[in-house]
Formats: sequence, C-alpha cells, structure tokens
Amino acid sequence: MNRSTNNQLRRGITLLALGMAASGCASIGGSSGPAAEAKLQPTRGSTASGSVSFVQQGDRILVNATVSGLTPGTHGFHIHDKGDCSAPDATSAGGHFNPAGHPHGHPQMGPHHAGDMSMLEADASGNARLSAELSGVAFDGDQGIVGRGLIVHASPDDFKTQPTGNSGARVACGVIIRK
Ligand SMILES: [Cu+2]
Repeated sequence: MNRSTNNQLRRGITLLALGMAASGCASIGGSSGPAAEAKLQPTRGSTASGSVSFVQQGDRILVNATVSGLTPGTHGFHIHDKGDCSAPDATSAGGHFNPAGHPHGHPQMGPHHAGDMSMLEADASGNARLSAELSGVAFDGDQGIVGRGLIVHASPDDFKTQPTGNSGARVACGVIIRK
C-alpha cells in the first residue's frame, strides 16, 4: 500500500467516525425523530391562537406549545378524536382521544385518556408555553395522533369530571399533521 492510498483510507475512516458522532447527537436530541405540528385557530368569538409541535423521543412524544390570546389563568388542553375544526365552536372535533377506553384524568397520574395533557397556563398578557411528554400515543396506528384534533378550552381542567374535565367551551382548534 503506497502512502497516498493510506492517507485516503485514513480520511475515509475519520469521515465515517464524524458521521456516526453527528447522527448519534441528533438522535439523543430527538431532532431527527418523526415530527408533527398543529396550528391552533380561534373558534368563533375567541382570540386564542398558537402553534404546537410534536416530536418522537424514544417511546414518548414531546409536545411544545405556544399559545396567545388566552384569558389569564389555566386552560384545559387535549388531543380530541377528530381532526375537524369546521364547527364554529369546534364541537366537530368530538370528545377526547381515548383509544384505550380509560376515564379522563391527569396525564401524570393513573389511567387517563391518551389525549389528556397538562393545562396551558396563560400569563397576565394571555400568553402560554407548555413543554410536556406524552406516553401511550404514537404518530400512526391505533394510538396515532396524526389527523386528530387539538383543542384549547376556556376553563381549567379539573382532571376529575367525566369525560371532559369540565374545561368549558373550546377557544382554539387545530389539526395535527405530519411535518
Ligand atoms: Cu378538550
């Protein structure tokens, strides 16, 4: 083997190692996993709107929501069964996404709907940000959230009242689509 072939071989191995390191980083950060998003639009009489991203991270889905135009305080926030925001009050989105037939509840405590999420908390200016992890859902299949509705409610979710959490009217609606 002459010197130039040897150098080429070495360069190839270095590039391979760099490539592996880069893809390793990307999967740890979750940025390379499947992703989806939803644009939240106000229902009739509402000013709430926002954008929400969903990124697969292992067996969980990481949710990041930015919503504005809310009344200050907490708001129920769920994935609903149907990706249909056509009704002025967004009732067309149906009930909570619940493929397992569980009761409504808090996402971090005991059985709950797959679509149950932590509440949005709006500041005095009506802006809310939420980062949360969802378990028991996927992008596709029986537990799939792509093509379903995303709803922000006027009132807090009590995580007890069946099957809605008593979180009141729907103030924003969006459809979860693949990015
Ligand atoms: Cu809801």
